[in-house]
Amino acid sequence: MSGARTVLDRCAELARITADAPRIERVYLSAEHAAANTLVAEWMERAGLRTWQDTAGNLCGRREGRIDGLPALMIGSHLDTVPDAGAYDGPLGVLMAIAVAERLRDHHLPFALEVIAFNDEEGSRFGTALLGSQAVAGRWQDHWWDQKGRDGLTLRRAFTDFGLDPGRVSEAARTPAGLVGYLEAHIEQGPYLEAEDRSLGLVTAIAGARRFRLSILGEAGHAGGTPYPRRRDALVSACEAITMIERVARESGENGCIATVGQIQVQPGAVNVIPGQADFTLDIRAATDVQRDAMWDGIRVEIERMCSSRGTRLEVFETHSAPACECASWLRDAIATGIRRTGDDDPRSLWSKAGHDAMAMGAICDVAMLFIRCREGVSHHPAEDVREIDVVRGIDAYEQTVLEIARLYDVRDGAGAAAGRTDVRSGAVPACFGRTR
Ligand code: HGY
Ligand code: MN
Ligand code: MN
Repeated sequence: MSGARTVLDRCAELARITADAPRIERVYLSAEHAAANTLVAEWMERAGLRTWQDTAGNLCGRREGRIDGLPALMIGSHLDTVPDAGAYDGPLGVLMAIAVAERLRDHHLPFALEVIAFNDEEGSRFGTALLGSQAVAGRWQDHWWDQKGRDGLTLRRAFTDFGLDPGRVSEAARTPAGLVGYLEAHIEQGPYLEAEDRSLGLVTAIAGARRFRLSILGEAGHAGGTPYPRRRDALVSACEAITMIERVARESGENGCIATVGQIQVQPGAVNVIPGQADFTLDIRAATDVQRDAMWDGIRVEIERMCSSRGTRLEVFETHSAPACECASWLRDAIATGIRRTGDDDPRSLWSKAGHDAMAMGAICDVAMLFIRCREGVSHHPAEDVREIDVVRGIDAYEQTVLEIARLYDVRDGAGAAAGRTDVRSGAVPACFGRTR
């Protein structure tokens, strides 16, 4: 029986697939992406799943239900990482899903069970995030193809170099009729479960996020010969803006907005030259899109006011936008039942300040998430860690959640069949089904 120890050992094995050892880094359409897909496909097949790589580079596994071609309950997470990542953000959810598939391999479920390992949840390489899950949700945007990574390759070029055909990316899209719903297990990436000494949590909603590249344009000049009144220092303008951003987000409170500047570049970047340009990223998120957008509007106006007082100006490029996502109550109830069956009779609900593939999947099916405590809430850092007992309880809760959904389905099908309905058995097998790897 594949249990927690196997899941943790496999997380460690996956962590050794990296572009930057000993740091962990696996980005979309890289050799590490391909190697991770190959390794995880073996684990999926050992769990009794038939595997394929879809036309967006996601790794998929499927086992049919009582009859072939039933709609699928999809469970999974992502295999890509941020730079210098931890070993659990993404892989833990994929490997727990495989463990559940293995445990249920002899169950004749009233739906197909699919495990998916998305890629490019993080958006680390090209800027736009959730590329793999947005392809599955049928939301791929053509203007993404020209985005470039740090190596100067466009998404289109990297896609073809990986062996994928840009013209076929739409074939990764799934139909709502083919899906029962999507479940994702993920580390909490926050301190709340740890603070209450809880193993598991139930996600109510996922914060909507927007990402920008902001350019502040001033004028390069001589570090010695340029008097202050004549300076249009882009870096000082950016520093003022960045500290304002942190202040307004911090002041918005516990359930307000979260805004983070993760990258900054300065041009021309010489020790004795006043910076003429400062480019920095902004990641802004909130429980509701209204809160998030209002915060962004206020920040933009304030930066423009600051710039005008220094003779600099702001240019804005939006690189990513994902709406906040409510988790479906019937799936949340099933997860709550699963958590209760592990002995926690008062499951903790919380909203996710981290983004997840479930946000993209929410466009085409009902979604819900199970959180697993992570040590001191640390994530997006090599110190990211989980306890084995929490993974044991997480797999148990996950398995019980799938069985609860199957019970609900049988009750509904029973009622449906009794009422003479036949559509409950419909549902297309995905167009990309069949080994394309
Ligand atoms: O950025 C996030 O919230 C997620 O980890 N991709
Ligand atoms: Mn992440
Ligand atoms: Mn993640």
